[in-house]
Amino acid sequence: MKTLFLLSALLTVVSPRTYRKCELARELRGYGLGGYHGYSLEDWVCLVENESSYRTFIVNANEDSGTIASRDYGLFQINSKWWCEDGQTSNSHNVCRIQCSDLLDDDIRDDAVCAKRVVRNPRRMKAWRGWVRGCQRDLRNFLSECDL
Ligand SMILES: [Ca+2]
Repeated sequence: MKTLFLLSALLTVVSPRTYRKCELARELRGYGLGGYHGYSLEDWVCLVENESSYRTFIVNANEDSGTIASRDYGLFQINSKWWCEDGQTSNSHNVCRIQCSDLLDDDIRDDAVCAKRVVRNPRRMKAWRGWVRGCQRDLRNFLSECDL
């Protein structure tokens, strides 16, 4: 019984999810991202597509001269040096006051709140390489297949 409880607790902690594009658009709109800080809902969904391919469970390491300097977490690939705390990044600022592991689960409300904080910085959406590379274009039809 105890083992079973532990197992279910573990499964609750890590519940990864892959979003569908229009489903994500609807959810992010609900969190007020559409038009937030001058960026359209299309920008936000395009950003997620290019950063994580809609997967909440992605972690990528940023290497600096052969050692891991920081990691990027989750749907928005939020960085552990500045925004979240993962216990293995030195001098993390943890501006969002959040555990990086909370950016890997299937509840993306806190991820959206932190992403809003990131875009309020001077670099705005240019903080995300995926957005710079893939989304600085005409996105008017990016969500046209979605019934929003
Ligand atoms: Ca989360």
